[in-house]
Order: sequence, then structure tokens, then C-alpha cells
Amino acid sequence: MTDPAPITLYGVSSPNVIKVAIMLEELGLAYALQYVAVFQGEQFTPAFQALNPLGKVPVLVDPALGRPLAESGAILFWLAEHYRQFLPDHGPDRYEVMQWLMVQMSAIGPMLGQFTHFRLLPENSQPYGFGRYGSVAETLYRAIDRRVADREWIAGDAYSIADIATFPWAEYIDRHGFDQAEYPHMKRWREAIAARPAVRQAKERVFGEFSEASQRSVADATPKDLDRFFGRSEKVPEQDYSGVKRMR
Ligand SMILES: N[C@@H](CCC(=O)N[C@@H](CS)C(=O)NCC(=O)O)C(=O)O
Repeated sequence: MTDPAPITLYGVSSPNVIKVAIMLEELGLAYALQYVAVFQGEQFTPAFQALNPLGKVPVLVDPALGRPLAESGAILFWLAEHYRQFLPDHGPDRYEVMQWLMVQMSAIGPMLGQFTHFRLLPENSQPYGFGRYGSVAETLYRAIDRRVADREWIAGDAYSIADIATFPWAEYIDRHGFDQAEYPHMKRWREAIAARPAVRQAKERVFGEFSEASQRSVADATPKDLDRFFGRSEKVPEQDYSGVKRMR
């Protein structure tokens, strides 16, 4: 029997999890991946709640930290500070990286997540939500495109946790139905990151190791599971969530 990997990343194959896997690969750390069956409510079990009472992935269990850590931005920050990479030690560049990490955490992730949600509902059933979040998504994609128009990376003058955090969400531009050609600078930036060996390896591992469990979890999800997953209760009108089964 081999020793378990010292670090465990709990998650699913989503951008917030992939960004942490990218960081672990960039740092050359050994880690194990642990799938959490979110559609079946595993995030609400006592075992998972002990790791993160918010019931969300990713969670990183890193013996070097000594307690489980949730929230992908905080995890990136921990790893960057501990290993002193991908975040300048001091000076304006450090705070610029933090600024763009916060933009990703507070706007890019949540807003693109909302658009993803409205896209899975039956076509034309929610024109306001679809229109609102589609328009916010477009504004954010344009902001990223403008940001990297005359600079190589999102913040400072080096690849950083701001790029690592933003990249997996920026990859949603195709599935969100936007024409990449209209975002040429973002395309150049995305391709540079996608070509990094650590990024390829992280995606290969997360999609590879989670693919079977993820397909099973989605396929087996009952309407009740989907209501719980999307936080629908008697306060929220019923929705047809079957589109989630067709999402890639
Ligand atoms: N702000 C959090 C968001 C985490 C999040 O929304 N995770 C989703 C998957 S990407 C999740 O755990 N969903 C399960 C649920 O909401 O019950 C982060 O960046 O870590």
C-alpha cells in the first residue's frame, strides 16, 4: 500500500476546482482528487460539512496548513503565500494581483455562473434572467479582453494567481455562445495559459478522474436532487432543470 498523497482537493469538474488543480500543478505538488457528488447532496453530509460548513467545493486539505480550507480564492492565496510563487511579495503588483483575484471571485465567477444557470433552463422561459446575465457576461468578457489588450497577463508583469483564477471561467466563452474572434486579446491570453504543461495536466486529471463519477452523478440526479442542488424551495417557483443533463 502506498502512502496517501499529502494534499487532497475535494471537488467536481468546475472552474473553481480546476483553478486550484492548476495551482497545485504549477507548484509541482503531489495531490489526490476526491469527487464530491453534489447532485446527490454529499456536500450536506456531516463528513463534508466538517470540511466546509458552507457545503461548497473546492476544499483543500493540506497538512501544511493544518485545517481544511474552502473558497477557491482563499486557497490560491494560501498556496501562493506559502510557496511564495505566483503572487509578488510586496509592492503595487501584489495588490494589483489581489485586485484582479477579487474581480474574479466577486464578479466573473458569480455572474458567469448565473448565466450558465439561466442557459440550462428551457429556451425563452426566463428572458429577463437570460438577458440580464448574458449582458453582464458580455461586459465581463469585454473587460478581460481590454485588460490583456496591451499586457501579457491580467495583473502585474508576470503570470499570477489572478490569471490562474480567471482562466477556467474565461474558457466558458464558447459554451456561452460568444464568438471568440470578437475577443482577440483574450483569445491570445487564453491560448498562452492553455499551452502551459501544468494547465494541461490539471485539466486532464480533473476531467479524467472525475468524468465517470460526474456523468453518473448527473445522470442519476432526480428532480428532487436538482431542486436541492439549485437551492429551490417553496419560496422559489418550480423550474425545469433537465437541461443540466445536456450540459457539457
Ligand atoms: N466562491 C466559491 C464558490 C464555490 C461553488 O459555488 N462551488 C460549487 C461548485 S463550482 C458547489 O460546491 N456547488 C454545490 C452547492 O452549491 O450545493 C469558490 O470560489 O470556491
